[in-house]
Amino acid sequence: MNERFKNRTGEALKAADLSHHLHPFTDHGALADEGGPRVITHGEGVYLWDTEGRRILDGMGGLWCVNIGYGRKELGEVAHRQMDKLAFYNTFFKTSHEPVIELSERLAGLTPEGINDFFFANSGSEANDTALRLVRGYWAAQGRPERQVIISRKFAYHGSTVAGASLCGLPSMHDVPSLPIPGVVHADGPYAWHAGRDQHDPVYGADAADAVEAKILEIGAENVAAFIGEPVMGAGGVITPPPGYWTRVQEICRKHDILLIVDEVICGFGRTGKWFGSQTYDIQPDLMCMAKGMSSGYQPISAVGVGARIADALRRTPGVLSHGFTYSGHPVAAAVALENIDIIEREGIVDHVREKVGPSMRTQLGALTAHPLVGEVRGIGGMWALELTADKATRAPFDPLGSVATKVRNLCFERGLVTRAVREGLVFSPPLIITEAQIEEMAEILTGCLDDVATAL
Ligand code: PXG
Repeated sequence: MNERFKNRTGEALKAADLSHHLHPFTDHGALADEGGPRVITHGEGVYLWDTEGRRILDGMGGLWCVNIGYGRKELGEVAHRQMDKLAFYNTFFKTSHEPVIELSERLAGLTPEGINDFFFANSGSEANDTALRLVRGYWAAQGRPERQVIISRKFAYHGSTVAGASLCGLPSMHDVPSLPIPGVVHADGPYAWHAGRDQHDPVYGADAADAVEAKILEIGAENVAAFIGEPVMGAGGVITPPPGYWTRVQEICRKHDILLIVDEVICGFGRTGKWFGSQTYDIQPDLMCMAKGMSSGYQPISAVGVGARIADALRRTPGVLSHGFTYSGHPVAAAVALENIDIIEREGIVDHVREKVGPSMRTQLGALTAHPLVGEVRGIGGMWALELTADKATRAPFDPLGSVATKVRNLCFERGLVTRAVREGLVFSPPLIITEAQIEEMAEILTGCLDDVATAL
C-alpha cells in the first residue's frame, strides 16, 4: 500500500481524471460518457486490481511489457539503492556511470552476434527516432547522402513521435497533416489473413518478401537507407511472418546494400521464446531497437543496439554525434533493467515461454479456431491474436469494422480479462511468467465472452 495515494475513493479519482488528464490513444468524449477510466490500483503476478476491488487477469502485460509480472520487490529495492547512491547523472559530455556501463556490457552478451554497442533512450519511439537518424547519418558520412528513404511496412507500429508515427503503417497514425515525414514509405506487410493467403505457406513467405523488393525498385535502391520491421508485428495485430519471409527479406537487403533495422520493442526480452525475435527468426540486424521488456515496464528505458558496420563508422567519423536525451542511460532505469534481466535469466523465463507459454497458448487459443466467430488464430511464444470474421470462407470483417472485437474486448474486461481489440482481432501478450493454469483461465473467460457475443449477434 502506497500511503501517498490512499485517501481517495474510486469515484473521486475518476472525476479528477476526467477533469485534468488527457490520455494517449483515447476518445475523450466516449471516456466521459462511460463515466471515466477504470482506475488500476495494484498488481501482483499476472493480476491487476481496480478501485472497485475487482481482480483482472492482465492478458496484455501492461502494454506488451510487464514480462516478469507485477509486484517484484527486488526492482523497487534496486531503484531505491540507486536513487540513494546516484539518482541521476547524464552520459553526454565524456561522463558515464556504473549502471549504464554494466547494462551495455550485459546487452552485448544477450543480443545477436555483431550487436555490441548500445545507445540509450526512454521509449520505443525514441529508439526508432535514433535509428532513423543513425542510418541517415551513416550514409551521409559515407558520401551517399541521397540514401535517405526508410522502407517500413503497412500494419507496422513503430511509435508515436513524429518519426515513429511516420514509420507506422497504420493510417490512423498519419491523420494529422505532414505525416508521414518525407523519406518514409510503406511496403505491403506479410499479413496472410488480410491478403487471402495461408500464414503457413512458404510461397506466401517469398511473395510477401518480394513486396519489399518491389518497393526498393520503385524508389531506386540508390535512394534507400534502410528497411525497418518488427520480427512479429505487434500492435498491428500480432502478424507473424510466413515461413522464409525473414530469410528472403535479408537476402534482398544485402543484395541492394540496404541497412536492416529490427524493431524488437515488443519481441525483445523473451516474448517470442528466445531473448530476441531476431534469434527466433535468424535475423542479423544492423540496428536493433528495444524497450518495454527491457525493464518489464518498471522504469522507462530503451536502447538501440548498433552493429559493427555503423558503430565502427561512428567511431571513425570525426566530430560530435549531436543526438541524445537528458535521460539517455538513466542510472535508476539502467539499474532496474539489469535486475529485470537477472530475474529473466535466474527464473529461466525465456525457456518457460518457449516450452510452456507458447505451446499452451497455441493449444488453448488454437482450439477457438472452431468457434463460429473466429477465422484464424496465430502467434508465437507469449504473443497471440484471434482474427474474428463474419464469414470464414470470404474472411469478411464485421460491419462496422471492429465492432464485434470491441464488444468481446469490453465483455472480457468486465469479466476480469484484459485483451486489446485490433481491427477485427483480439490480441494477447500476458506477462511471460503466466502459468498453464492461468492461460486456461484466460481461455475460459475469452470463450465465454465469444459465446455470449455470438449469441447476441
Ligand atoms: N515499436 C514497437 C514495435 C512498439 O510496439 C513502439 C515501438 C513505441 O514504443 P513507445 O515506448 O514509444 O510507446 C511500440 C509501442 C497498442 C500499443 O495499442 C502498442 C505500443 C504502444 C502503444 C499502444 O498495442 N507499442
